Amino acid sequence: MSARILVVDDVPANVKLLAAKLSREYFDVLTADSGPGALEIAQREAPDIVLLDVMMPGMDGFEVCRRLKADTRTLHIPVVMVTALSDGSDRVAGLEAGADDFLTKPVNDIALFSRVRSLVRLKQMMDEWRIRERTSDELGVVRSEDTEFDESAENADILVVEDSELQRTKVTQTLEIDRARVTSTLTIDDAEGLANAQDFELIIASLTLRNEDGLRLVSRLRCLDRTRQVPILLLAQEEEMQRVAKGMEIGANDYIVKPIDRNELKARVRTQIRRKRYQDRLRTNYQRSLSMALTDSLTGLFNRHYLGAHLARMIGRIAETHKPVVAIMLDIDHFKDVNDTYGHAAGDQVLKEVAERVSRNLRNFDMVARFGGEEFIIVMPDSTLEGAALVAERLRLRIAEEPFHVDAPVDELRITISLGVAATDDAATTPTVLINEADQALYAAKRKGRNCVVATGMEDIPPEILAAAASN
Ligand code: GH3
Ligand code: MG
Ligand code: MG
Repeated sequence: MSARILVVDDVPANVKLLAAKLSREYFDVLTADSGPGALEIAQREAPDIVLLDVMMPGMDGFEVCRRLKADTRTLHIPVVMVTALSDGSDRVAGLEAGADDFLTKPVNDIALFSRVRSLVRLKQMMDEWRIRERTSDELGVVRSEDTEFDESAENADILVVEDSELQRTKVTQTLEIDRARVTSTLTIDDAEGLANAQDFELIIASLTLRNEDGLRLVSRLRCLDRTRQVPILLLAQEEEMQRVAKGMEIGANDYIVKPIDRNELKARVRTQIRRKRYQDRLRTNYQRSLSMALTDSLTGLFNRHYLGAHLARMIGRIAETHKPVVAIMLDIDHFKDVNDTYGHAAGDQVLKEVAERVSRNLRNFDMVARFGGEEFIIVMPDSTLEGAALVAERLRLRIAEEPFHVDAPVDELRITISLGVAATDDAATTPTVLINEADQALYAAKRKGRNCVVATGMEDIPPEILAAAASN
């Protein structure tokens, strides 16, 4: 995992030392010796991480951090404060100023690499989400300008795994400041069971359990679907740094060294909760925008855009399956009259109801899309022309036999549809050709008098198919 890291310190020896350590681990290193210099390089070079000295003449590290986080070009770059002060309040001030993490001088190698790697991973993931969000923006879907810092860190659901009562109490009391709902447990098995049954926003796990290895919990949580994305904060002893590094490598997000500083714990928990909530929101927005881009908002069916891609994939598969793919195109008869007589809103209700009845009468792997105004297309893989004609006839009956209910003064609104069926067993057929054939069959059905099915390559729908459709 390579990344570009900007090291900022006013003392040349400090810059050299950190740069050498990072280069040895194959990180790409940029350097700056002042706050303004750091800001300029950060804007120009867009590094993946900034390691920022706190004490600098002129503009100090806190100020640089604040400016980086206030600029939309650099807002997303993680900042690690490097402080000589062992004063806890200073470190916490850094986190509250928007820093993503901090390290104390002299910088411990294991701490340096595990923090840097974890932030690089985070940055890569966030970059990916932001690219996707930009895509949904281009698709014309709402996009929020909020950042991680706009998320609340309160009322979080947190699981604490710690068998020392003293530590557990201390952690729980600290979490109560932000009104967290805390569940605590003593063993890895219980923790795994709980985390797999309920959504937690953070799991705090001790590495110093008496009879168990906390790292095992980390690896198990990273294998379960439900907990894969839940942040994990490790509680460790100073002399366990090797195991901490291992834990970060296998997926823990952060750690804190005992004796636990309450302010530090509070700040680290807040960061993890905010990040989690922000990522969840990006994910939800993305899924919503995806579904908006691929589906029709009135009926909830797939749209024409998705239909094209899906049909191409289905036809492509004929080379392996050697089974025909069928397209059924259907169109509501005299639909314009429905609008003209009962209004557009009633027309919309009819469209929805048609979509529902059609969907309900298909197999799971058949796909139905709204092709245009009152035209729908059904794609059936692994089917035959006869089988599809039967389905089409059944759909015709399901629409025609039951009246529709709309919010208009009408007792019985009867609706009918006409359907055209076309099939191909040639993997070289294009979606457009198949759709055109179905469209021509549909046109023939309209000419024939509507409320009927026409299939390409069939003179008339055979009576046994009509009988079979009517009997189920
Ligand atoms: P035919 O039997 O030949 O298909 O006649 P038709 O009246 O159904 O066909 P035509 O193409 O003349 O009219 C289709 C109508 O569908 C016209 C249009 O206003 C209406 N329409 C298209 N999209 C929507 C929609 O989203 N909602 C409503 N309410 N009406 C729509
Ligand atoms: Mg019509
Ligand atoms: Mg039409």
